[in-house]
Amino acid sequence: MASGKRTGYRVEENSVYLVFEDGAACVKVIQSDMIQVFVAPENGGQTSQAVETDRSVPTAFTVKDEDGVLAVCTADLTVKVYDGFYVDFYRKDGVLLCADYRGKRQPVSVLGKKAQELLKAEGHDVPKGLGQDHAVQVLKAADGDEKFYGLGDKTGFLNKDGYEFENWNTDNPQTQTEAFKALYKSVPFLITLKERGVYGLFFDNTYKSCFNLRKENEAYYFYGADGGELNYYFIGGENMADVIKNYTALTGRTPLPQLWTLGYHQSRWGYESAEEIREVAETFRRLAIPCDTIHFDIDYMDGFRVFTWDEKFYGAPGELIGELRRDGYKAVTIIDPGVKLDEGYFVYDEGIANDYFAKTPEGEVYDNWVWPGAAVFPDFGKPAVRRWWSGKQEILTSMGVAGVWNDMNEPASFHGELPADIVFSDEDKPLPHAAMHNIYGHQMAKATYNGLKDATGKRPFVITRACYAGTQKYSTVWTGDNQSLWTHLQMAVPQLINLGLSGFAFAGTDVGGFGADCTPELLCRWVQVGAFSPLFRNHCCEGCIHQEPWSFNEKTLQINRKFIELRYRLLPYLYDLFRGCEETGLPILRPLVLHYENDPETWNLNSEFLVGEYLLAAPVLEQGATKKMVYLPDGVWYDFSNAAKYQGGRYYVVDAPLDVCPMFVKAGGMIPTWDVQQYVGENPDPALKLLVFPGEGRYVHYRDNGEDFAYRDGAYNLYSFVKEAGKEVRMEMLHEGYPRYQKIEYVYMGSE
Ligand code: MIG
Repeated sequence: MASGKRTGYRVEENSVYLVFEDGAACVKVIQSDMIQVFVAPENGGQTSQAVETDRSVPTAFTVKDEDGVLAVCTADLTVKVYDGFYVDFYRKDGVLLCADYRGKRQPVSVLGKKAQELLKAEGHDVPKGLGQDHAVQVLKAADGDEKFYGLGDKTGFLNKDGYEFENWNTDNPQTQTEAFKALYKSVPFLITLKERGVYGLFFDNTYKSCFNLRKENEAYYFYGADGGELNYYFIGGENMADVIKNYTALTGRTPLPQLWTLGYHQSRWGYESAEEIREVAETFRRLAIPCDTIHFDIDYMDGFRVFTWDEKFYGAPGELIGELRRDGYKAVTIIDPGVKLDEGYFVYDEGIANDYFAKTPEGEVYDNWVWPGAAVFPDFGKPAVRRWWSGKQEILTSMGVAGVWNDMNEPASFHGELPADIVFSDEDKPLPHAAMHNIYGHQMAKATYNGLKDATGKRPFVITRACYAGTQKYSTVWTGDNQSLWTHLQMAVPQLINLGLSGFAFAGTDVGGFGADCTPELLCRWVQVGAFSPLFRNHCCEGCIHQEPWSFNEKTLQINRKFIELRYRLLPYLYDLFRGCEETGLPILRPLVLHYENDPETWNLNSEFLVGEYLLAAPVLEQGATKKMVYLPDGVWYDFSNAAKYQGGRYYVVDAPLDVCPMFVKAGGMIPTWDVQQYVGENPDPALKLLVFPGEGRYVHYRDNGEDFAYRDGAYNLYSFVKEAGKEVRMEMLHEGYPRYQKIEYVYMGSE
């Protein structure tokens, strides 16, 4: 870290290099409302996985050195750097948005020696490091009214104020609660909302790190990392949406997916044979429950060897998948990083021959234990290893596999965590596990994405458990091993919306819950959240009670069908949102605070959300409840099903029996729908039915072939629909590069 008096500075393009008595640092203008602050490392530092290319744009700025304070001033921000390398950010109107805390850390509660002994004697964990400084640490002064959002995937509530979290990709099988510090993903991005304004901070450091959000002391919040360099971005903007646009401009946006990936996915660990999978597939069609995708968990492999197929239980490679395909199904297969230590097994042999696996500091190939037993770990940090792994995807795609599910890539291991000094690579430079751990899943997902793209030319579908900031460019995510618990259904909403605020627009939870046994009622309520989740997959652990839609009783089946059908009707709306996301980075599932940040009622809303800007859903998340308290923000809202009118800016208690999820549409909203299909493409040319709600509005609808990259060369249509009060909708083509709809129908909702 840089410290002491500032002794000099120099400006070079967008960068202001600073020299302190002790160390050097840099303030770099990325654009007028985004500033990077970093300690300039002598060796050039670690390659950023989140920010892959220099995103800075030529920007006008001035530099003033007055009374020992260096002020860097753009059209939107002023950054003031003080002696001691304290940095403050001011908005153009002079408001101090974000200031370094000048004092030392002062934990309000510390653990005395005696208490520590007592805790140990009783067999409790003694909290480590209370008040202990980190190798890299930034303290920011708190105004006292901060709300914190983002942070990727953490447990707990929408607003993270008062909590502490760790960024260290972790597979912890215990029941998740809000006391959990880390899950599978590390996205060190934080949005702060307070009276004075909103801003984001992104700490691009892959070592184990933490966020302490006014838990240690209400006067400050801090970020700390155990290694690496200080490197963070201050992300400004007019509002929260702008902050997200800027953050995703920096780290990348979720690309437009294939349309079928937005359908319903069925999965279960423990489908033991081709027969069992066939039966699942047939049951969906027989019961007319739409389904697009069947996931193959580890059972399909030969002895858990990745890129193999168990012919004994799953038949000839490609046969089952071919059959499924003819019935409209897409197959997604799981691939873990651990390669079975097994001479004669081609993946192991190739990796050994080419020096592709991580090693001990002594230079031996390192092994640990995962599903196949003793296993070795591809060093995905090396470009050659990623290319090799990309090439392997073709083994799957040539069998007809349509997408790949990456699991266990924290990396997880059964015989204790990989030691910190195991040697991986940062491109071609050796770096220890301590530095590479949090980007292991990212590198694996990236290799998988590139392989699928090369092999198929289609938009790759990858789903990963572990990731880092920026992985959204390559992969969708699911939140890992939740359980069939009401508290986990409740947690699913803040989890998915915070992932969305952190760039991960394409995310889902295991619908029905992974561990523990689901109940009919829980499944009915979870499918009501799933229907709006960007990734809609029912998945379950081996040994748990079955939770496919028909597993319980007729009523549960009907409710599942109702919401899966709703999902299929809403496909064009969801697809439009994905298209928007590629352009703006704004998520599909949104907390109300994203569009109504000045309304205090939205700051802590954990149990309702917006789907895009127009649709609001308020699912019941409590066992036994048949009423829901819904907050409707400012404006006029209409019930989605009967267009009953509600004045916003207040709470309502609405009926929500087991088969109802309260849904509302904002005045002027138009929602494009298609009739239900059993799978995407069953009807290649569905009619567009535009649900038109009262009020004035404009809506732009996007349509393309839903599969490949032709849209990037203009092969798409853009329909603009304009509605003035009391008038019929007017349609206009904004872009035409794809066959038009045969039929467009306007369904006027309500009495206007
Ligand atoms: O240690 O492949 O989160 O979705 O079913 C368990 C078996 C390994 C963990 C994943 C879960 C998957 C399971 N896997």
